[in-house]
Amino acid sequence: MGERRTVKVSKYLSRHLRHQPDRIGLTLDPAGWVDIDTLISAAAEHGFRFTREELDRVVATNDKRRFTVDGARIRANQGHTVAVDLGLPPATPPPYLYHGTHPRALESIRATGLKPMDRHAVHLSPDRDTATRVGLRRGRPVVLVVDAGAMHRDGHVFHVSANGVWLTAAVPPRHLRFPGPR
Ligand code: HQG
Repeated sequence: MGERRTVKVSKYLSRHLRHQPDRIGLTLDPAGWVDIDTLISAAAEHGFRFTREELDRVVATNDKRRFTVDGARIRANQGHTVAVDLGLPPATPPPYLYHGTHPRALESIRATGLKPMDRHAVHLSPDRDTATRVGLRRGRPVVLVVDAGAMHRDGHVFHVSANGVWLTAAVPPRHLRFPGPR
């Protein structure tokens, strides 16, 4: 299975397991799981064919470990825009987490802090490099430092997804450090 095919199947899975299951007539369960055979049939009926072996390979080799297979079912580990409750327990974050964004968002983020926007949690990275890659998706990356330790002490709840992405409802401006002018 070539790299291009892997990326294509991965993007297809992300789209339908995170954002638009209804586009191919799928319903996720409340925790975001769907039966793999049902998914493969629904995709085929809507013009995109892939095999169980291809799915397993995408899950196993995915650069961000975006999906979990559990017996006959699969779900996305994070990143949903449809309502799901992943059922993750609250977790104690490390002292600092990082958020990669882009210059155009900064003014708004300074004013209101980080918001989940279309997803249902703010996504934070455990290290600067990962945050830089997240920011690079939208052009020049800007990495914000999140004082997660202080947030945790203030009662903000954190969860960590199966692939190591930290999730929280919002980050107020006072818990953010912005890069200095250059
Ligand atoms: C920004 C990808 C204005 C935020 C990534 C971001 C990640 C604000 C954008 C995961 C704002 C939302 C999530 C505010 C936040 N005003 N802009 N108050 N608060 N923003 O894609 O964190 O490859 O929903 O900075 O790697 O970029 O899909 O979130 O730029 O892990 O698996 O609003 O998605 O993973 O964008 O990315 P997103 P994100 P996958």
